[in-house]
Amino acid sequence: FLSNPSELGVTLVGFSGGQCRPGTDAGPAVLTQAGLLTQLESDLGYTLHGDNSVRNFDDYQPTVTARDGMVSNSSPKFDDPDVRGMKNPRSVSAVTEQISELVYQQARTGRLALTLGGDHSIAIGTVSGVARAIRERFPGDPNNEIAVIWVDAHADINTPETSDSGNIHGMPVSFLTGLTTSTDKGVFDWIHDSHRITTKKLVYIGLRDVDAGEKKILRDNNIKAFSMHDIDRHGIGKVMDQALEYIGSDTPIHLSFDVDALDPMWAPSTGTPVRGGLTLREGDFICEAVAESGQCVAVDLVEVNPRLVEGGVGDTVRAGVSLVRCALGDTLL
Ligand code: NNH
Ligand code: MN
Ligand code: MN
Ligand code: MN
Repeated sequence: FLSNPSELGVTLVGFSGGQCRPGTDAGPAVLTQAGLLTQLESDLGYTLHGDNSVRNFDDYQPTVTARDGMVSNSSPKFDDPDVRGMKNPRSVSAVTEQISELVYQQARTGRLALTLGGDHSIAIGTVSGVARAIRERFPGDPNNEIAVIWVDAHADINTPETSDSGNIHGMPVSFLTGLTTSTDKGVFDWIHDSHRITTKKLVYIGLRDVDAGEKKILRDNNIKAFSMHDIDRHGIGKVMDQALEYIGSDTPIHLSFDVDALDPMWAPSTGTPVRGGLTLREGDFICEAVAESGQCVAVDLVEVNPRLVEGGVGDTVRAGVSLVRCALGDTLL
């Protein structure tokens, strides 16, 4: 599905406005400082494209209601009152619209699109950009709708109405699947059908903290999900076989990996750690299996927050570097 399998379109998204804890905006910086991008070039042989400096999207002004004055959200530079209970709705909308375009520009040339976040709200941008690019590259092909493998402790499929927190990083999948639509000006009204994905090709892995409203959405829409329980029962090898078989070998895959899918033992520096998660090897295995499928067109790694842990971000960064290397085809032998 890639015309240039060794060409990587990189987007570094420093952004924290999809949730309330400052620090995820520094995720891409700590990952790149650890040498991730140079390793992808020198060890894995990729040619890197895109603006390889981290863009601070927390400073990105929404066009709609930019005004002076402080408000109590994580983007205090402008006034961005709640809409349908969503926090920072205009800034998250404006940032994800921009990311969607940047990632689209990478993916449309047939490059593998790698995005380092940033909180998980940025996937509204990455997945929509890739979905649009793949539709455009394979017009009329029944398999031009991408599959998404969402690896996460959380389902991130709240609608604004089911969300308890109002944090948009808990909602990206509902926007991407069209379960949530919006016609409010400047609040995700940029999302059109060409950006959307089907719930039929969505697969979750690693779930263990799913809100009641989300469980109902997963059930009502018959969405494929492998929880930690399924991984305990069948092992990660069988789960990946089933996940890839469900998607089918003729469909391009976007892997969106929230580092909080890993157990906090391996990735403590993240905003909402949940115990009982994946080991680092299980996380790496998921990435290896996706890479091995030959179907991978895009990879996100999100929710690394260097500000949160006393002992430092080292463990989480090492885990993040390992996951991305595996997803991009690194092998043990
Ligand atoms: N489900 C909760 C919410 O919607 C938590 C989401 N937090 C995440 N998601 N870290 O990956 O607010
Ligand atoms: Mn997430
Ligand atoms: Mn999560
Ligand atoms: Mn909750």
